[in-house]
Amino acid sequence: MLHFEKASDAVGIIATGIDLKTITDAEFAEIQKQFFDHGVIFFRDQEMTEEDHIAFAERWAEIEVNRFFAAVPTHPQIALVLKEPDQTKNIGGGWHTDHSYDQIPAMGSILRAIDLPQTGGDTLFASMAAAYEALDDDTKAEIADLKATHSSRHIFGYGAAEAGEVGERFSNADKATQDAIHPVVLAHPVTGRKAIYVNAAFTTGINGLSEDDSTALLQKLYAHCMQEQFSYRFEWQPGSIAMWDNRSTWHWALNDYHGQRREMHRITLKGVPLAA
Ligand SMILES: O=C(O)CCC(=O)C(=O)O
Ligand SMILES: [Fe+2]
Repeated sequence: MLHFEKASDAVGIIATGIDLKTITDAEFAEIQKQFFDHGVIFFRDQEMTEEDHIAFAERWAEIEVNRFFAAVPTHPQIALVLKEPDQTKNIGGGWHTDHSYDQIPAMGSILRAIDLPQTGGDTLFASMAAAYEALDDDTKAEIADLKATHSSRHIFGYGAAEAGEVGERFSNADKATQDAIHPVVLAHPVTGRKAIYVNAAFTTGINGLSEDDSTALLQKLYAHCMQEQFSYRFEWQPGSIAMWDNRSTWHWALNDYHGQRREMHRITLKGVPLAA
């Protein structure tokens, strides 16, 4: 029987008693509701092929192919999130939300464990809705109408240090050109719940503030959002799947398994324009 249990107070829901290959429409509706209410949904013991992964993703939305990640050779819709034993840099190794550099950021991603290290390689998730709600009223008022600029240039563009270290796992540097402007506090497109929508990886500044003021405010928000009470640490097992909502969460792939191999498959889903 489909059952849900909170992963932590602030973020994440664990679904059990379900095989994602055979879910009914009623079960899918329940999964959707839990996902949007909790920001991340976790599944265990899923025996899936690449086709099953794609079919589950397509129940949610159209697939958005990430233009910078190498794809699984046989399945161009699936991004490869890989670290080989001789590589030192991993993908997603710092707090971020995916695709905030796009005009219409991807709504979320479905990450499937393929090959896990013996130890380490957990992923942290944090609720930006819980973080917003815990702000003091003055800060809420200060950021209410602000907008921020997000970019892919410094991560995926030509000469980006990150892209250099990741090597051929990233490509298409010539497509890291457009920046995007989004509200600092967004109203979630499905739930209406407010969330902080800036992140240290892709946000380059707060519009209308001096560089110093922008940096100071962003640092203050990041320090607040990084507090442990807003986050949950997910330990992967063979068959695990995590699906997160980019509009209400951050995530961080821990890079603590040097010398071991970790391979994940990610499908990203198309989103909608964001508003305050
Ligand atoms: O490998 C992970 O756990 C997550 C990596 C990441 O940031 C992503 O796939 O978007
Ligand atoms: Fe990511």
